[in-house]
Amino acid sequence: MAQIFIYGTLKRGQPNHFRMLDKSVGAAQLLASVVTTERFPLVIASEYNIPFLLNLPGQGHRVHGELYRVDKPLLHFLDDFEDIPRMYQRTPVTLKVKEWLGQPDDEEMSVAGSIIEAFVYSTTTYQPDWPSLPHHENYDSQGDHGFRYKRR
Ligand code: PCA
Repeated sequence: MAQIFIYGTLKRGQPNHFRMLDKSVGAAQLLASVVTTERFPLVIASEYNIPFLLNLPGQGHRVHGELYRVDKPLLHFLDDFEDIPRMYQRTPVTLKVKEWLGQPDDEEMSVAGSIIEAFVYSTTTYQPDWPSLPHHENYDSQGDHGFRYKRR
């Protein structure tokens, strides 16, 4: 089992969320809505309008998303789907819980404001102009930015 922070197209209501729900691949459990304790640039880039959390702590916004517990098969599937290590890398991140939506591993954690460690699909392999793209704090593929996600 692993805990993973989801901020992009895998979130509920976003175009790849169905991949989190495919029971033939593995199991995911939504634990909490969360926000990163540090700021990161979350940009929408590439010809496919893909969201990328750039591994540049201290720039951008504290990024909002969802915390999941996933089993090994689903984690490996997601690593493949996110094209690790080429497109993203899976790195540790520290999160603050906004609201618990599932059962935490440790009962004592089950209060808002808990600080949690998880993995995140971030990247250091980006184009030089990406850090200066607009920074988002809560990704929505249908947002006002107009950069609709394109399936490859
Ligand atoms: N999928 C992963 C990283 C960005 C993306 O679109 C996620 O939703 O967190």
